[in-house]
Amino acid sequence: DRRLRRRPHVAVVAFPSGSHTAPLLALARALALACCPSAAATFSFFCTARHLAPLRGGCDQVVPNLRLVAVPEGEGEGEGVLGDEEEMRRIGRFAAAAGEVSCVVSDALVWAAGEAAEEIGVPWVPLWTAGPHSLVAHLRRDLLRTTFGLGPEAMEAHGDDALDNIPGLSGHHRVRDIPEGIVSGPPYSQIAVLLRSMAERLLRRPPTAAALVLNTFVGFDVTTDAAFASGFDHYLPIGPLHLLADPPHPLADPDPSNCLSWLDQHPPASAAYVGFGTVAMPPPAEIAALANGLESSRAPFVWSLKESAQELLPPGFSDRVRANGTGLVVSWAPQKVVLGHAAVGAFVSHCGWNSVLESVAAGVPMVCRPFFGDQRMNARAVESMWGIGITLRGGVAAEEAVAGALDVVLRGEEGRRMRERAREIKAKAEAAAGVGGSSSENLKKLLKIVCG
Ligand code: U2F
Repeated sequence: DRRLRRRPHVAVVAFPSGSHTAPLLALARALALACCPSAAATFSFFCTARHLAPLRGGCDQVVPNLRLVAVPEGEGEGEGVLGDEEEMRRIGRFAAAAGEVSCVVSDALVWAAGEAAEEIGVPWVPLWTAGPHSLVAHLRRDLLRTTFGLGPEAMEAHGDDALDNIPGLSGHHRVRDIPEGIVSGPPYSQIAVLLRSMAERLLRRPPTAAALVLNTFVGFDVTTDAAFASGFDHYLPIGPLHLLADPPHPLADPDPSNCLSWLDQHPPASAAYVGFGTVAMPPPAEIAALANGLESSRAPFVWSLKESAQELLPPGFSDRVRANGTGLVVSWAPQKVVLGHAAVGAFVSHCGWNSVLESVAAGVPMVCRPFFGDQRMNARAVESMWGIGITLRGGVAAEEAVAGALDVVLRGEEGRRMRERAREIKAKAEAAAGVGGSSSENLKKLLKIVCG
């Protein structure tokens, strides 16, 4: 057994896409720090060069037993194609071959890292970075298909059916919330195929994963907790990961556009923060409608909107709102810190899982405009299960829907209750990630598994 021979060397393998890398790096840092200063184990974080660049900056200095390793760009046809299976295999094998690896930790999407770990006879530990409900849906794909069918007809007939008969899910979710590629949407898209392969590997018996790690915390949803705990030998929720990673990454939160000092001028819980993550992009008409909705709501706002999309704003919008002090449009905001600013009282969000956790950790209610993947299930949980937000009426950003939702969340009685509930959940998240909390204890269990 390789693990008996030397000091443990853990290969941590990232999925090369936007915000997938940050939670995995936070996990690698937390694990490496937990073995520091004795450096009982070393950690190598593998990521394609392109996606590694934004993560560099002091990481190696702050955590001496963690090194960042660039995976060379491939030459195959799948190189650069998000989720190409051969590309995933190449990345997995590259990491597993990198010098006396004793354990492989990977983004669950890089399921091929599990295959590579099996080939060299070491344990594999996957981290699922998206919402827990969508993972249940991927694992129950066959049951969902046999129950509801596949394609537009299935959606037509069952879109509004509740998922309370699906183990691990509840009546808060409906068939139409399920990620594409399971009941609706193209079942053979690159990402749908990747998710199916991942689910098949996770469901194999005897298990191929030594543990299943999620960026969530015990009790956030007891139904998914129970499903994962009964389906896996070691279900380890260790989130919110951004609360665990300590000390903070030195370059994590630059504020080039001075969002924080702009927010300083506004009263507590009066402003909206608007951001749709790193992948989703609202259609042009919605960007304009959102701009008009923000203006007519008269709520102060900070809007993180990619430079290329800022051209789609109504003419003169950015300059006008900046000049009259009602709004700030920026191409990047230090989101976690912005959400933690006392002036922010609502988060208009696509409900990417990191955004949901960051909003929860800041105790800020959400206005949800989900787009794809896990986002619809996350939004339903925010609105229906946790009662800490509302989905835009009609599902898309129309002027009145935006202004109406902000009015509810920032000024209404229901908004006050949402804020109260959000603060209760914030306290639970902090307790979980704090000393002696369930996520911290699960991190210790994980450390034992990965270091042997
Ligand atoms: C994919 O999610 P996204 O990257 O689109 O969205 P999030 O999970 O919400 O993560 C965005 C991160 O980028 C940060 C923000 C989050 O940590 O704080 N950020 C910022 O700091 N400043 C900005 O101006 C803009 C963003 C996918 F689309 C989702 O469906 C998944 O749930 C998610 C996780 O797997 O990955």
